[in-house]
Amino acid sequence: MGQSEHRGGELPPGQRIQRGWPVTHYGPVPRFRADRWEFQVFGATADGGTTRWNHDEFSALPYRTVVADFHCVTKFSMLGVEWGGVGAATLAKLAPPAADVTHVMVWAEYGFSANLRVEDFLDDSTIFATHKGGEPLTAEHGFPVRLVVPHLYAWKGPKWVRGVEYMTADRRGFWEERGYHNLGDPWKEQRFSYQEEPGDGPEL
Ligand SMILES: Nc1nc2c(c(=O)[nH]1)N[C@H]1C(S)=C(S)[C@@H](COP(=O)(O)O)O[C@H]1N2
Ligand SMILES: [Mo]
Repeated sequence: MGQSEHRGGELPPGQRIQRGWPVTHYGPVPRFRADRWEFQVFGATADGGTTRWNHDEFSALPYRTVVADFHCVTKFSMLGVEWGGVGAATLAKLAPPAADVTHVMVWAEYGFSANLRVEDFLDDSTIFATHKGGEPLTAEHGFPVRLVVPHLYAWKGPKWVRGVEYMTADRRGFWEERGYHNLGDPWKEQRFSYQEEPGDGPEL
C-alpha cells in the first residue's frame, strides 16, 4: 500500500541530514505512570466496541522492526532508523475498523493528535514504536509508545500515544489545525496548509 512512492535512503526536497537525534515537540514531556496508562482503540470500530490494553498487554502484542527514514518539516531528516514495536496494520487486525472508516485520529497525552488517511495508517511501514535501535524509547522521544509513519512528515507520528480513533470522515489533528498540511507528504513538500489543494483536507 503506497509503497511504490517510498524512496528509502533518499532525501526529500528541501531536507538535510541531521546528526544525532534532536527532540522536537510542543509542550511538556509527560510522566509515565504504568498504573494509569491505557491504550484505547475506539470510534467506528468493526464491532462498535472499544479495545483497551494496559501497558503489560500492549507490551505483549506482536513485535516487529521497521527500518525507515524520518523527515521533520523543520527540514532535518534521519536516514535508516530502526524502529521496533507493533505494526499499525497488526493493531488494526486485533482491533479492526468498520468497513466505512476512511481516516484515523491518533491521540496522545495532553490531547495532542494527528489525522491520517486509513491507507497511510495501514501502510506496512507504519509502526507504533516502543524501541529505536533496539533500545526502549526515552521519555523525551515518546516512551512508552509513539507512532512512526515513515512516508509522511514526522509530526504525523505522535509521541506518547494513548489511542486510535477510527473515523468515517476526515478531521484535522493538532498541527493540521495550526497551519500544517493535512496530508504531509515530504516528497511533495506538503508542509503548510496554504499549499493544500481542493480535496486535500477539510475546510479550515
Ligand atoms: N505528542 C507529540 N508528538 C509529536 C510532536 C508533538 O509536538 N507532540 N511533534 C512531532 C514532530 S513535529 C516531530 S519532528 C517528531 C519529533 O520526534 P523526536 O522528538 O523524537 O525527534 O515528533 C512528532 N510527535
Ligand atoms: Mo517536526
